Amino acid sequence: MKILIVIPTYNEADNIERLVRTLLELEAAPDVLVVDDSSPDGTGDIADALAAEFPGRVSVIHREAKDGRGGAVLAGLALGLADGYEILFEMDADFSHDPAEIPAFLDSIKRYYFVIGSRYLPESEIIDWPATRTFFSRWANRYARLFLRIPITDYTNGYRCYRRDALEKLNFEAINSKGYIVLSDIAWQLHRAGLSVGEVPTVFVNRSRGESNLSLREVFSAFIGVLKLWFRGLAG
Ligand SMILES: Nc1nc2c(ncn2[C@@H]2O[C@H](COP(=O)(O)OP(=O)(O)O)[C@@H](O)[C@H]2O)c(=O)[nH]1
Ligand SMILES: [Mg+2]
Repeated sequence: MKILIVIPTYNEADNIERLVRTLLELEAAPDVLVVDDSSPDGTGDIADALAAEFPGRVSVIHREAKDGRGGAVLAGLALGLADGYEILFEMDADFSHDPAEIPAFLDSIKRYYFVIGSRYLPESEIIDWPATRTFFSRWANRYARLFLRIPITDYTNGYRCYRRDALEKLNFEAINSKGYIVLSDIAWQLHRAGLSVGEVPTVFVNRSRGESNLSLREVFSAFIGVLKLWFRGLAG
């Protein structure tokens, strides 16, 4: 089974090398695709060096300017489909998403078209997030669920696993690729296509190195974005 892990990066020089090496050593032997938006801290060069060290297993997409996590992941998933991968993951570069949970996703994806790492299941945990962010995320998820009605507890965690035949159903062009709404858009499209979704509990650890890229503007546009998706659904 050909497995690809797509990692969007912006200023992850402290993290990317250790993460990629950890992933390559997993028993499932996934390949890795880093999508870097010309990080000023040289993340792209580190990724290139890894690609040279592990030809065929590590590759890199360089985008010219910082253009958001969502679009970076979509570009990575599209390339992964073109390259024939059967199972495709997305995960953050900052170790918020624990590589040790990959086997749990791989077990679950046998039964579902796509699987979401959820921070809001009873066994889940969020470590070191400021109380305000936990509060906001929890309510943003309840709000999304109220409108979108997908049977999941976490719409906004970017630790996910997709079967190839699920992503083939996705209309990439329909997605407004700015901001965190991309995650909800993908889940919403796949759910509306009738594809089953599973969740695995995840322990989310706030980044210990570097800074969060989440801006207030992105939070706000995600808020509006849920309503837009909802209207798209009403329109047919
Ligand atoms: N390629 C790309 N990656 C990004 C961008 N913004 C964030 N990321 C990556 O997306 C992941 C999540 O971003 P992060 O800043 O940790 O957001 P947070 O965890 O929600 O605070 C990390 O791997 C970032 O490096 C972007 O504009 N372009
Ligand atoms: Mg993070």
